[in-house]
This record gives sequence, C-alpha cells and structure tokens, in this order.
Amino acid sequence: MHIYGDIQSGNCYKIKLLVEFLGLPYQWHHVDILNGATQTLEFLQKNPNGKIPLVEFENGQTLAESNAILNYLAQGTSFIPQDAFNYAEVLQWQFFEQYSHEPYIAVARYIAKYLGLPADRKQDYLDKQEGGHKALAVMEQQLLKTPFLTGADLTIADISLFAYTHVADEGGFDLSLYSAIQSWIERIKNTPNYVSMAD
Ligand SMILES: N[C@@H](CCC(=O)N[C@@H](CS)C(=O)NCC(=O)O)C(=O)O
Repeated sequence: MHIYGDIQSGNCYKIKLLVEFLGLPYQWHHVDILNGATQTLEFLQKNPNGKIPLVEFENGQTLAESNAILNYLAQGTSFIPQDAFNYAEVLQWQFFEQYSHEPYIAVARYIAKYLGLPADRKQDYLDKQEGGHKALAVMEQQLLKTPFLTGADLTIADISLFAYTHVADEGGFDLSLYSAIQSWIERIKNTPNYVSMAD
C-alpha cells in the first residue's frame, strides 16, 4: 500500500497512526502541499480533488478522504465496533470531525503553522477560535463520561479526532482548559505501537 501524504497534516497522520496500530506494511510518499504537488497532472489522475491523504493499493485502486480510508483499513479489526449502533456512533464522531472540528482547529493551525500567521489571514485565524472551542467542549463533555469517544474502546473515531486535537495548541487553542481531553490524549499516546507526528 502506498500512502501519499504530509505527516504534519492531521488528515494524513490519521492514516499513519492507524496503519502503525494495526502493523500494516506501507510505503509513505511525501507530498508538498505548499509547492502545489497535489495539483500536478500526475497527482490529479490519482485524486481529481487534488488533496491528501491518498492511498493507492497494489491493484491500482485509489482511495481518498481520510475517514473513508480509516473505515476501509479498519474493517474487521477492533477499531470498528461490531454493534451497528456503536459503529454509527463512530461515524457520528467522524462526520462531526469533518464539519464541526477540522474546519476550525485544522484551519487555524494551518494558518499559523504552515503559513506563519500572515497579516491578511489574521482575522480568519481569530474567527476560527470560537468554533474550535465549541468542538473541544463537545468532546470534553463526552470524555468526562467515557475513556474513549464511543465508550470503553479506542476506535477510528478517536483516531480521527486525535489527529488535530492533540496539536490544537498550534492553532491557538489552550488545551489546559480541557482536562478530560488531556487524559484522553495521554491514553492514546500510551497505546502500543503509537507513533507521534514527529516520528
Ligand atoms: N476531507 C479531506 C480533507 C483533505 C485535505 O484538506 N487535505 C489537505 C491537507 S490537510 C490538502 O491536501 N491540501 C492541499 C490542496 O488543497 O491543494 C480528508 O479528510 O482527507
């Protein structure tokens, strides 16, 4: 399996974290988004949407969208609950991540970390703070009740939300306000085969 991504991107890191937890073999191909590498003809043939992560399998099939990739790779493993309702809760968190979390926390982090907080994006960055804190508060509420987002077990819902949450401070979000999220982050970091974004 070939994974096209940038390890500093949370969406890409999600895939790396799952394949490491599962011990799956893969080859990582770095894609430089700031240099337009997602917009080349060659890359657009693999993903017409011009975004990473992208996974390419030995038979030539390709799959984009981080959470779709997680769902595919985790089929039949403990990272997807067998109970249908519990699985729907995993999906609920993953859709939440894409609509209510990532557009605030990941974008604020992108403006600060990748772009260096340029003056013409400062307002955009500030506008992301309220929505990001709202998403963190929703997670905090759940994590005060259960060790992982959908209950007692670590699932792909946690991987989806861990990716940008654990580096939310890089987007200006003070995680010391969220004690249950901090404990959850430690729980995930202590899981066997965990790899950090820096690894
Ligand atoms: N919904 C997508 C978002 C993917 C995405 O936004 N990828 C960014 C990096 S985090 C990207 O490829 N940006 C480069 C571009 O848009 O040209 C997912 O979850 O995979």
